[in-house]
Amino acid sequence: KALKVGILGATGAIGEQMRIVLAERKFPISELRLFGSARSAGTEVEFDGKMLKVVEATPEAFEGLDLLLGAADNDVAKKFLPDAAKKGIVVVDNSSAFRLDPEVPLVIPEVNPEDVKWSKGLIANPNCATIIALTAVAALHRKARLRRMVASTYQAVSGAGRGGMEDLEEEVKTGRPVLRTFPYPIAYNLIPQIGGFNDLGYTSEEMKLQNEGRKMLHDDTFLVSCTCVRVPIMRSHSEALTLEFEKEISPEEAREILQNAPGVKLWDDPAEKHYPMPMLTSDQDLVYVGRVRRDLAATKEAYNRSLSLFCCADQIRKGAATNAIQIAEIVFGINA
Ligand code: 11C
Repeated sequence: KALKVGILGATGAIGEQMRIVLAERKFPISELRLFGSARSAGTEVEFDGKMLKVVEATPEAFEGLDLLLGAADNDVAKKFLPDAAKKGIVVVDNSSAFRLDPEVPLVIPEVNPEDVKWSKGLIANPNCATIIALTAVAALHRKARLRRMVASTYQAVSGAGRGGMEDLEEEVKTGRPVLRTFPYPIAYNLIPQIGGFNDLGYTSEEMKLQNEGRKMLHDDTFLVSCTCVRVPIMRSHSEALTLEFEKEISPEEAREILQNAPGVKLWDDPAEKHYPMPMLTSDQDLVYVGRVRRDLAATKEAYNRSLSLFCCADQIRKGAATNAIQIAEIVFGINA
């Protein structure tokens, strides 16, 4: 059956990508309603070749929807989404407002699709760097059980929204710092801060990999130490991961598993200079994985259980819009 679908935050970078992915995947839609702030109400945006008007988000405007996709900030998400879910609308939200709420499943279809079953109407979409890392390692985890991960991320400016892209473009063009979205110039620089710092000196973005990872792997003992870095790349986050498993796993076995892992493209042939890069992964949905090798810093005891790899994916698509729409497809049994 065709569904009545809404997007809250329809004009932002994620909302725009949601429109594109819904059309691309031929999501069965009888009506699409686009919601924004009072300021963006009246704007016309494209969906599947047609122009649609953005309306101001109000509880009444959601009446009759089957599905509401959240692509707005936390405060807007908190204001509208729990009530919409209570009224029987299936809500899939990309903000971080509900991700760690024990009443709300947090889902990556390649990792824990079964968690949609205990949803009470609201399902959270994970952080983009977390989606990319866990999609990359999910099949390895099923084989050897992941215990620890050390991650370094190289995150694109579009992770900070449209403003991030505009600022990088302007700085490259003019050669002058813009300092609107980031505290330092981002052109010809990188910034090892995404989010605010906690008492231990980790940023909020860095803690998401452990906190959200524990929830989706159903393992409160999963350990992650992470450094998140903003880099002057438009689109696609990259991540260097060092992994310690419970059981032995070799780089050859890992490559064989990754070859058949859902959502993953193994791109790992050093002799041919094949490894994941943002220029390869932007504007498509697969998480590219390569540089699979032993971790030379593993203790002797853990050596045969440890691997390092590099992964890269479009964080606006698989890291946000596509993952959210895949969740909705599971809930409504679409493409099953
Ligand atoms: C960034 N990943 O690249 C962040 C943005 O948890 O949804 C997304 C923050 C989140 O800046």
